[in-house]
Amino acid sequence: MCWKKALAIAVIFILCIFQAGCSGGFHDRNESAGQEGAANDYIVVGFSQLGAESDWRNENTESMKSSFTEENGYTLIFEDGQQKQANQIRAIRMFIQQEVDYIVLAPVMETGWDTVLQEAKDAGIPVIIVDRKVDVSDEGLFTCWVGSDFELEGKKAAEWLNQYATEKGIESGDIHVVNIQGTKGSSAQIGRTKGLADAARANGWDLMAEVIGDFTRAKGKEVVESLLKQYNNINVVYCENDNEAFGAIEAIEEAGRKAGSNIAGGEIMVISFDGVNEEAIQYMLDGKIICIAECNPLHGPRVQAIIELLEKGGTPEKWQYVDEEIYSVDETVKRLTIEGADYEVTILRQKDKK
Ligand code: GZL
Repeated sequence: MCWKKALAIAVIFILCIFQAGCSGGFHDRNESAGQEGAANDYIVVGFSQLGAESDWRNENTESMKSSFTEENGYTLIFEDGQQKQANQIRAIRMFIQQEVDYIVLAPVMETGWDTVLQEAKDAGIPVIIVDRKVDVSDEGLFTCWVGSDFELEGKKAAEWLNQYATEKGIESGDIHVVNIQGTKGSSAQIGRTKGLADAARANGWDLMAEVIGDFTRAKGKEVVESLLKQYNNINVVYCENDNEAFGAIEAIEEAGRKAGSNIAGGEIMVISFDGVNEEAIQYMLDGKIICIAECNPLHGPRVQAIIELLEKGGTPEKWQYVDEEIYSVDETVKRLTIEGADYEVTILRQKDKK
């Protein structure tokens, strides 16, 4: 009789150990992210960055890395998706396996995230989206989003062009613009493309082509080289980021044309987005980029504040837009009005060189 009792006690003891080992959901920071046993109360953040395609992206990565430091109380696990969604999904699954405390995702495109974000939700790990948006069936799959209003950026750039043309007496039908688009399906591409397309339709501009430049200098140069061979009347090149603009200007100059503001004199106006570093500012000071709609990459401090609020049991705003300006060296357009809101144009001068 006593052997049966002993066996029952042994079975119960083994089941208890098994249950503790498989708890899964319990989040013990000492065990998470491979920190077995180490006395470690760092908040573990898994950051899936989409790539390193542009100066903006590098500034965004730097902002996140300088916020989530050990001296600030964090362990950051950084994964570069190399512009491929499959890599980002793999990274998120790795973060789930490592039982990180938070996942931050900078999504390469808007669609295709429902399944993996559901897996993170099922694992009890909050997900914060930064920069571009995700298009999911249930917005409860992420805690909140920090980024830019890309369509407003596009509207600002297009309205700047509209006011410039009006002031200079350039007929709408004489604006022959090509759009060098960002990564297809990214929020930045969708918003900036819509901003221009809507303005072209409303103002009667000749929007001749929309071609993917993938936010890179090399692709920007390649597609503008091709467009300049195809059309001889392009006078505005709308680049959806600065790196594309740098490539476009190379192509313009190698074709024997000039990037500038004198459309009537045969120059080609280059309009761009981001404005994150001195190279972009210098292109404006040199008169080669006429206008840049700023895109703010500094999301690190905001995401850190969101996590600190969550740690205290708070609820962050779901949609958090960063503030952005519009820059030019040309003083023709000083203020924009878009849907009733006024935006000052920041006029740069040589002293503004960073
Ligand atoms: C915008 C961001 C874009 C930048 C590009 O928030 O997603 O991606 O404008 C970057 O420079 O590559």
